[in-house]
Amino acid sequence: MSVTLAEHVRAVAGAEATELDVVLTRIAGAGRLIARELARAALVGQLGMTGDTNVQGEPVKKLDLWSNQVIVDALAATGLVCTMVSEEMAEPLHLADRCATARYVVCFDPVDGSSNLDVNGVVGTIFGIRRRTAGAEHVAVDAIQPGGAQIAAGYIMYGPATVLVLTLGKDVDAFTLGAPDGEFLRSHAGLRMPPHGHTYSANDANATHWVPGVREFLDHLRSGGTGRTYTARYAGSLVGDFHRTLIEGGIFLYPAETTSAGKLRLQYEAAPVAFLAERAGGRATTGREAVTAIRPTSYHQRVALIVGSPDEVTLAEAFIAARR
Ligand code: AHM
Ligand code: MG
Repeated sequence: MSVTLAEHVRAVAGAEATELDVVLTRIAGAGRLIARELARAALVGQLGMTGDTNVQGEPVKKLDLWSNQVIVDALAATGLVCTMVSEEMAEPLHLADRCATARYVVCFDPVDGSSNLDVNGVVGTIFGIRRRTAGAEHVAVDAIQPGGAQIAAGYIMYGPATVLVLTLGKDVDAFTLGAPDGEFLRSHAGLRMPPHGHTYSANDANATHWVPGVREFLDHLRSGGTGRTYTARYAGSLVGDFHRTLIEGGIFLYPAETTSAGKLRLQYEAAPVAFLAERAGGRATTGREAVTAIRPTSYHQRVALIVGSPDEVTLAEAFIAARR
């Protein structure tokens, strides 16, 4: 018998199983709606831009905004979420009327890999759940808790199959949507990232801007320096690229550049992925420090992300350290 997402959460989430079941069931429901909308977007005028830009100055696509609202509504309906941080919202959304009883803070990227939307490429939804704190200033404090404070993290990958990958802090499991209106059923239990792999994943067009050491590291992989052969894969969607890395091993890099910290956002892109990687036996670093150890200073902070199998990530760190 297949295990549903709800059955899984109730079995492994411990003391907070009831509450996390409610939150995760709603996130999964939002994912089901987003998957359906993605599938018919070209037919219902949902491709293309809204004409606005988000807080990071990036053009907003219609599906970014639509999906953001779907997730906001889903989380609000739980009655258990006090604060939300999203790529598509300049400030954290605080649900003051639920504040007294709600216990969670959810950071999310409604549509990760938006550049793939208009070309029917893989995209995802990324989320991380933390407990709220107390005190008058709790919203500002809650929204910048480090990745290591997550009690659950995951993503939904909208590919040939819709797959929800989840950790509740211990193991990493994947659930596949059985039918468009059906259940997420556990399809991969206790995922472990291989100690090394045969794939690297980076946007090579940025190579001249990368901090020293990254190009040398990739040259080392390409030239057989590890004794293994490598191939390149880059989907342009963190969810898609990380999912392959999780299953098959290897490394994904969106490194720091000489003039910037990198592109990906810490709270709702890098931190959930890093938390998942660590729980699956992998590693995630900026090149200098563990991603889950970073104490954010702003809601939309960008960060370098080097994530994947422990052998490759450790080697990448060594190359970067040697050129510091
Ligand atoms: P987005 O949330 O605006 O889509 O940006 C995040 C995405 C990641 O999914 C992906 O790894 C990266 O940006 C791709 O960036 P680039 O096009 O610069 O390679
Ligand atoms: Mg995004």
